[in-house]
Amino acid sequence: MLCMNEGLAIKSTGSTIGVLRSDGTVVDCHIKGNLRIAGIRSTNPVAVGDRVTIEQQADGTTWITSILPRRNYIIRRSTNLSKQSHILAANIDQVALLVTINHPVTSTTFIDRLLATAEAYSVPAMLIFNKEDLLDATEENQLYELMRLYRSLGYPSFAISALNGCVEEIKHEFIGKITLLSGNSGVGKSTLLNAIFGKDMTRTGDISHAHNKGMHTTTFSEMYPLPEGGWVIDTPGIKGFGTIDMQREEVGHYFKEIFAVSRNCRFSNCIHCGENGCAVLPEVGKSIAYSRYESYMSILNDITETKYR
Ligand SMILES: Nc1nc2c(ncn2[C@@H]2O[C@H](COP(=O)(O)OP(=O)(O)OP(=O)(O)O)[C@@H](O)[C@H]2O)c(=O)[nH]1
Ligand SMILES: [Mg+2]
Ligand SMILES: [Zn+2]
Repeated sequence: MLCMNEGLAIKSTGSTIGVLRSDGTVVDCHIKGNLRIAGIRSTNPVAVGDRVTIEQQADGTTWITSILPRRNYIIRRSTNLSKQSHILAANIDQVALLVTINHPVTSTTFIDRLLATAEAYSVPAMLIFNKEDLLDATEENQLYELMRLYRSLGYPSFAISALNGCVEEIKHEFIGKITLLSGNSGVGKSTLLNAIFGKDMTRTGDISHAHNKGMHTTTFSEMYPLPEGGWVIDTPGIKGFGTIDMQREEVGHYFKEIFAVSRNCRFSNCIHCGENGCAVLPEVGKSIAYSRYESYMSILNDITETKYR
């Protein structure tokens, strides 16, 4: 339960935060300049899903004075190598990553970086492959291969066409939980949200056919309460997903299948890049998919590069 001066951050526009109070009203709040969470350098100190304390000033404005301890959060580097970070949401039960094989193309590196981050913060993740209606036969095969891969790793994976509104299965997954919807711009996050609620909760936009990319239609994060219980958080599409605060030796822990095999590496600090007695490398292309190892290497490379910048 929320106390009188507590609230839930449900909408983040950047400059102000919409805070839901215990009486059910939403008030636009400003953020104190010095509001910082120890150890986190982010462009948005308050994220959607945060529980906050608020204070009304004599001039009628309301300010967020503190952020209550977070159960978890999902954070990324704004671009792969930037030093700025961005918190996608806090206090969530699961992340639903919406991806498309085409229109636009979601890269497996992007998928795996987000999944690794979810592992690092112990947030369960699922994959929703959208726009199945647009796939040709080759793309359909790609879809099934990826679904097989991620299911074998324990990530629930679904194929849908959000546009046709048949999203009952997904809705079922969302009821009673706080779900962060994330993915590249134009994959259909807002379309899926509208389909789940059965009405237009938020704006959707076309993708640029010249560039085969979304046009960043959603510009703020907002959480929407499901009538059946739970919340869905729609977020602006993101381009890159840079990981944060991972040590080189740690990255392998967040790739389940790499971690499983790495117990047999000769050296406990092995980073699986050609060391003697490495058990991981011989498994690449066998129990470890090439694409997963590639994603793993891309994170390692980022860590090395940011370290020497
Ligand atoms: N053919 C087809 N088009 C879809 C489907 N889902 C969404 N779209 C279209 O894809 C475009 C982008 O959808 P949005 O829901 O705005 O995408 P978004 O992920 O919210 O994009 P951002 O807000 O920019 O991050 C729109 O033109 C949608 O109509 C689908 O299942 N099939
Ligand atoms: Mg959107
Ligand atoms: Zn190794």
